[in-house]
Amino acid sequence: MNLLLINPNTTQRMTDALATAARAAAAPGTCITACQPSFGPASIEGFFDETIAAAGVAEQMRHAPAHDAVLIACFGDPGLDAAREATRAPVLGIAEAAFHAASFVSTGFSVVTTMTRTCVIAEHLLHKYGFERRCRGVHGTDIPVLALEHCDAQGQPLCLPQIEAAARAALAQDRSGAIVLGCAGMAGLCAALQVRLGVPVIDGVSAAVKLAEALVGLKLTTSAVGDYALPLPKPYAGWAQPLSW
Ligand code: 5HY
Repeated sequence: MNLLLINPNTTQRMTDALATAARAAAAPGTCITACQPSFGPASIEGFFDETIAAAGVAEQMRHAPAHDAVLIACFGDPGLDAAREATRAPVLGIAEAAFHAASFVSTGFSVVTTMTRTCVIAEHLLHKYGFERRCRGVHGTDIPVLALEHCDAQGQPLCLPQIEAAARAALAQDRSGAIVLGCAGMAGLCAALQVRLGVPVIDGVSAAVKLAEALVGLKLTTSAVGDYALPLPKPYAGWAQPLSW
């Protein structure tokens, strides 16, 4: 199957790292194509960033190459509903995928994310998807998204101890049984954190890859009836004109 991974921010290094994380989780025969918008924020750390990033997802969907499923690799799931209108292939946001996976392996989970100001975005998604009863807390570390990739001389991510400490505090404070990593850029930390914490740690990129494979395997597609029907044909003005239907 062909899985199109969209990194909604415009940092090529991050797009490449997300493609690597997705390929590490993918089954043989799953081909990952990664892309990012031609415009927008270098990282997404607030509502304004997210709004522009959502338009970037719409841009990438409007001219998407052939695909069997789509993965939106940003923890705000920007443009998820718009993407589901634009294709019949299953579309997975990494936040929604991670919430589902965490709910299969714990009675309650905690989210550990980057900037504290983005916690509200995760909280909005928990309510949108109906996971507010399963998530026991959302916690920021105030580590900027693009700082997650910084490593020491041995190649160890500099942010790992701080994220581990935040996860430990969350597990104790929330009495939760699993940790959801609240940023696509944390994908590479998942295995090390799971060993150190001794609880399930869910990376949304890997969860979305496996759930996409499952949906395609079940021959399920996004419903063309009602809410996710194709956008109605109409002209778009200005820079959006090429995106019109
Ligand atoms: C993400 N921002 O996954 C989100 C994380 C966040 O550029 N990729 C980003 O902090 O909301």
